[in-house]
Amino acid sequence: MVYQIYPRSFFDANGDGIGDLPGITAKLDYLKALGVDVVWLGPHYDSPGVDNGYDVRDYRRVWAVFGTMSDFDRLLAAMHERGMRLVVDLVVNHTSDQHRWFAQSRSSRDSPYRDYYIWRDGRAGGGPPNNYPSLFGGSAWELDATTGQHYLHYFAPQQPDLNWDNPKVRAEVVDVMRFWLDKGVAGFRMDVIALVSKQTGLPDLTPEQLRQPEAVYASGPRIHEHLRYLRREVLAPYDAVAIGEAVGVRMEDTPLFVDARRGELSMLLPFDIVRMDRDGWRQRPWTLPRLKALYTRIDGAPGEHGWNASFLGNHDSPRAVSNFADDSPRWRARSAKALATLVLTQRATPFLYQGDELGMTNYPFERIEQYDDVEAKTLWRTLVETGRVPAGELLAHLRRTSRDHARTPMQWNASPHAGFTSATPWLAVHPNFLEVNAEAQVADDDSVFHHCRRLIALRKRMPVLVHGAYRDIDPAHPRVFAYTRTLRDEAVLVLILFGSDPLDYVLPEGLRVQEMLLDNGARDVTVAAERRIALSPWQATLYRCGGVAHADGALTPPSPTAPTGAPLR
Ligand code: ISL
Ligand code: CA
Repeated sequence: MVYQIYPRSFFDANGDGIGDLPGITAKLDYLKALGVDVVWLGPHYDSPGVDNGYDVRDYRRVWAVFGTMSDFDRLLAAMHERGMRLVVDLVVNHTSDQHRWFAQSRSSRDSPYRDYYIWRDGRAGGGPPNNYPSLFGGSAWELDATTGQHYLHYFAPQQPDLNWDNPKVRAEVVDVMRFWLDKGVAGFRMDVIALVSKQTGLPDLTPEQLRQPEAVYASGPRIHEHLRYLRREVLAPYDAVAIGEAVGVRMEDTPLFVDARRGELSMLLPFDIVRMDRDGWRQRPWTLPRLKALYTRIDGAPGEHGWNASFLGNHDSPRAVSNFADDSPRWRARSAKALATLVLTQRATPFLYQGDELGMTNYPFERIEQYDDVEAKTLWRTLVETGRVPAGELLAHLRRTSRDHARTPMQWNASPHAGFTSATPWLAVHPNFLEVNAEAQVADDDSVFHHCRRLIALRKRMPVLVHGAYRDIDPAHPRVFAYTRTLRDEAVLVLILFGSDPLDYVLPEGLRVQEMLLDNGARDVTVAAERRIALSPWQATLYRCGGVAHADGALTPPSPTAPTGAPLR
């Protein structure tokens, strides 16, 4: 079970308003109590902070705002003492424009570092070398006055893309990985890793491709060669985990990245679900049958020799409960538990983003000045200030889609600034911290926190929840998500009701529930011998099922005399 920490927003130990490494060390017992095995730490490297650390200035230094290398070593040792492992973020598609490699590279066309980045002449008659858009808005090219050439940046202009065709660049990356593995980290979450191989000749995108540029960016000709090189040189010798951020990867290409026989990545973080309700910065409607169809496809995507990751939130997405459930005070906790149930009962390594174990919600942003994110600011500059999109329209969508929703400080307790800091926090604390905070939830056995804790513990006890075959037993139902996990003679049924209207659900022929394993406190769940189950709002329940499970997820119905168990609370 992996817990993602966005260090800037986790806990501020030294009172400067910014989360830091000693702050994480101070909270490890909280994570241990939740049942966390692995922490994925967002970028902790020295950075000018244009993209909150996704612009690295020095891969071998700790960002001073987060502490020192000794703080890092102490954090790692404290994690190991508790039997937890640390995965660090590896941001090597690009560096900061303040990295010394880039300073050298831009200094002259003859610099030995020139070829560390991607430089091209502009088009005859002016303009950038091709029509690539930056994924943050505007062109992906920046004209650099010193040498009169343009450099490529898939993200902000302050994040120039490295040239992975240059073997020296690849060797530098391997060195950086060894540096952190030698310290004892367990592996890496690899930022936009599919984007590192660039298209041969960098031809213009077609109008069709321009609608989804990341799909082209993620299908460079040498991507698999590069990943195998990393596996061979460094991941395999250290037995390190490699979690690839799959932005841009087509689902059908998943096995190319994660099939163990190919020797590339351990798993990909699939983005199809967290992007289903949006088109770039625009919010768009989604339906439960579409969500369910995605889960089925994702479950099958890695193939027999691959493995998956499961998540509904991260630092680039709005809050899961606001996005996929109901963040109104009435249903927030219950529906957040329902989402946690979904994430933690997949045949995949589950990832929880900090605060999702509390059901933290989107922030009520009103004005552009309240945002911090370079993406929001770039959109404002390239869309609103150029008159292409009315201000009100962008703001209405950002209120649903902005990355800053996930970046407001962790809500630890009911004291000022939610106990995150004694100073002014770098980004506003959500006003609901008096009700939604860790201290209150740890003290309340019925909280989202304890539901997550119980789910994690149950998952560890029941191999069927980890390895069992996944089957959606009612893909078309508009409001019920019903699926089984089956392994040898064990079968678990997961029932989740989306929405706040109760519903009588009739189980498909042949399925019989025997014992309630866990539910989200929706109400008193009785195990019906008959096939009808009365679902209450946002109910999410795990049942042990009767019948014989088959390898493909199918169930043979129980014999009529099979006993039905009593409900378990
Ligand atoms: O968040 C996005 C759009 O809102 C994505 O396009 C996002 O930029 C993409 O998922 C890549 O994300 C990763 O690399 C970025 C960084 O800003 C993100 O925080 C990181 O997760 C550039 O390093
Ligand atoms: Ca601090």
